[in-house]
Amino acid sequence: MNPQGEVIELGRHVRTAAKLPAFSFAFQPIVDTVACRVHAYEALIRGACNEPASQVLGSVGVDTLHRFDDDARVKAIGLAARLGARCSLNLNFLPRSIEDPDSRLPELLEAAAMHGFESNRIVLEVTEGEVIDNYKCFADHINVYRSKGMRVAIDDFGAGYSGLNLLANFQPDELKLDMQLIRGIEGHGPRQAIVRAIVQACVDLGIDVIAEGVETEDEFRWFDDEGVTLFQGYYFARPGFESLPAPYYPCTRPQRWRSCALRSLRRGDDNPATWLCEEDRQAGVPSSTLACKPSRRHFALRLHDAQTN
Ligand SMILES: [Ca+2]
Repeated sequence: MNPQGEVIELGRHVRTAAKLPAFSFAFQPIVDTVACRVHAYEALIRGACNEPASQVLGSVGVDTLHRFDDDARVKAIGLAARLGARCSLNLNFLPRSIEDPDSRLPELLEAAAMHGFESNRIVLEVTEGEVIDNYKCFADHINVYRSKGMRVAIDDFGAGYSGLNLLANFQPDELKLDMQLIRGIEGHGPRQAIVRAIVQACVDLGIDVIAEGVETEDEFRWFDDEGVTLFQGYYFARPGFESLPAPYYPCTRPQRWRSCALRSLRRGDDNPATWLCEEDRQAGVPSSTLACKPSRRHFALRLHDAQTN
């Protein structure tokens, strides 16, 4: 081996043996606004004293990044269990970490079992770019995790790459809309058209849509009118360092409809169109949003919901 090669080998060894930085987690809820419950908590990496994720990840060497990523998921499960999480737990995967499930999965399952965390409460978040690099390989890898009951979410959907074409090749259990699509959506027609198409595709494919990064009431109202029920963002709760923060639950359109529909049904009024308009007027909804009618499918579900509750 030449002297130059020995230096490289030594360097690699030193990086591999390097200690991983101290880290912990913040948890941010994903909220079901219709059921008024926490659907899941996403584990977000932080420093030991709540330093931002970028600072922690920036201090991890390239050679130890995947080892760190594996350790992080195991630690997140333990912390969530200790904090008493009863809902699902969303765990982020760094790009390429989903590969080699045969060596990664046992550790994950062992951690889940040790902390009494059923595997069907674990949701693996991967980014859109990761999926489209190689559909076939990705599907093969992810199906190993799915075979153990875990679910998969596509993170930051719409941030670029292939958009709806991705869903033709791979159907996740959940899809998280990128916050760039969400910011100020109530006043952005082209973005609204794109998001409506994504939401409709997800409804047809049986995929849960999560509007991520919602910060204002106007953003929430727009998605609520479109029938989206799963949300994450500062409007509901900020991430809580080593805690499971309780979210804010705004009053949703389905809740307004339900109460209005019940009143109307008791009066013998069986015309749903009048329920909607009456409720919208009572709620002070601007007339511009009245043009935003629910799909027949959503309405049928909500009508059924109103009659059975
Ligand atoms: Ca994420």
